[in-house]
Amino acid sequence: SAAASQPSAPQAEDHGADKTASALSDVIPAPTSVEPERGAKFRVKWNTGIHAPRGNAEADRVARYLQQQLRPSTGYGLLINRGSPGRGDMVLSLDGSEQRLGDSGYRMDVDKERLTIHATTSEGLFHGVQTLRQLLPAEAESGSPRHGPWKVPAGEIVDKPRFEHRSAMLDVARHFFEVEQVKSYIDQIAQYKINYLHLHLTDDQGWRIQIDDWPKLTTHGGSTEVGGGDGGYYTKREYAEIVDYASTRNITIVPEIDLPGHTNAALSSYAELNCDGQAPPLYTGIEVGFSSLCVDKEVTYRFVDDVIREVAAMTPGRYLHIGGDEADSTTEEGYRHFMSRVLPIVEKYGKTPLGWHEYAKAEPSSDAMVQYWGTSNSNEEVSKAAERGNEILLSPANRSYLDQKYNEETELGLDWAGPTTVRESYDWRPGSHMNSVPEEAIAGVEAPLWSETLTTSNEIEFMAFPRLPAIAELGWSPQSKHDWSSFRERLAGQAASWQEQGIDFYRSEQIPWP
Ligand code: TNX
Repeated sequence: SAAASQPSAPQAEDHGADKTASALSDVIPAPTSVEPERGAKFRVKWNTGIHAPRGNAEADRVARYLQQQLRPSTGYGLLINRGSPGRGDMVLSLDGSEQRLGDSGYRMDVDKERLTIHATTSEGLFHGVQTLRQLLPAEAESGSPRHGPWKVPAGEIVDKPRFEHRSAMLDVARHFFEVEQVKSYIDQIAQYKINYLHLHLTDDQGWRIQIDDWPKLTTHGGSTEVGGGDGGYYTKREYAEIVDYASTRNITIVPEIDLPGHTNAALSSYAELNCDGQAPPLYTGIEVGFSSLCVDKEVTYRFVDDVIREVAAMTPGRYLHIGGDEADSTTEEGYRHFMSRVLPIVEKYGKTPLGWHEYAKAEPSSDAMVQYWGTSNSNEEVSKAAERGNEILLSPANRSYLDQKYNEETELGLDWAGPTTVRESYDWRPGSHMNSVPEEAIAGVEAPLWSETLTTSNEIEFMAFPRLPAIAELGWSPQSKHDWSSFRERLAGQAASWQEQGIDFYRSEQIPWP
């Protein structure tokens, strides 16, 4: 927005009514502690600057991000200053002494003179900026010039996450979504302090990531999708673009190559991967459990080695997800054998394995993470994995699956684990959800969005909002802040912001929308 790069003269802002009905605690996820102060608010004005610490590229990036967020709506320049903070500035402050904030927390201090976000890392600063966005009037989220005043309630917020792993998942295999659509979802989830995006890159209906050694995976295996549409795939460049974009939003990409089931697209691309040497046709339906790599053939492990090597090389994040779910066409013994060969490959290429909970029966080493997707509160393999030291990522299908219908009337989505209301997605306790899995074993939560029935960004948004913010709050906020009646009010407060952002959300009757 070059037009906004110079400070503009004071505008009608001085006459506008105070639209900041929002209180300091109207934030999702609920902050750890909020101390509102009566009296004068901070106000972003035409000459407000953003102060960033000198010589820190990461903090500078957060400053530029804040500037880009607020320029279009305010029309202000919001110039970045690296000298000493001026009166009326928004200050990003890196202070190693604020140890209680950890690596991801922040402290926000707001009074009439100044708004300061303190953190020990740029990640904490970024989270503080997300809180700031929610405290400003919703019009601040607009992509075009709006009238202020741009006020922030005074007081102090001290905030840090309960769990390290707060994830969303997007299934780009059942229906393919373009790079721009993934970026837009990244922007939407980042505002709720989600820090991982798991991309379900391969399934029966499509292979969506370029692998140089096996080019037909994408040219053939990526050429369709559920319903028979054109499908698509990401080139390595495009994947890198997603990874980079996510990192500027403090989000780490977790790629999933689903093995050994959910592999019809690969089996259809290379006949030699099939036990009978016959390539099946491409598949555009929505059944699961019918495909399997041939666990007894050596070529299978050359294939998996190549794929994991290439995917690991293009992924800076720690985790590589190898699926492992619903392998109904692989024998029990074959499954264990397959996993015992594949797990060391992931580690050989420097990644930490992540897999759906079925893979726990192959006893992955203790640093591997196990993702629970069941609907029951007890699972023996998962408790045993926790005992062996594996961290557990919770995505219980009846609570956190964003693809489940809201009620019987919802047109989009599936209902095998639902329907799931907003309240049901919020009212559960990750720390004690699984019998005999202690809270210390829980890495965090994930909200997966499977795309059998979803083809557009509007449809993604409709299923994710407002349940994604519910899961995000469970991942971030302390148990002591878990409160449905407060959450539903705060959720209602987000509607205006979603409208400004063009997010097509579901108007659940459980929420007192304005
Ligand atoms: C189960 S959950 C699946 C997916 C489907 C989803 C639909 C899991 C690990 N596997 O293959 O898309 O249900 O809700």
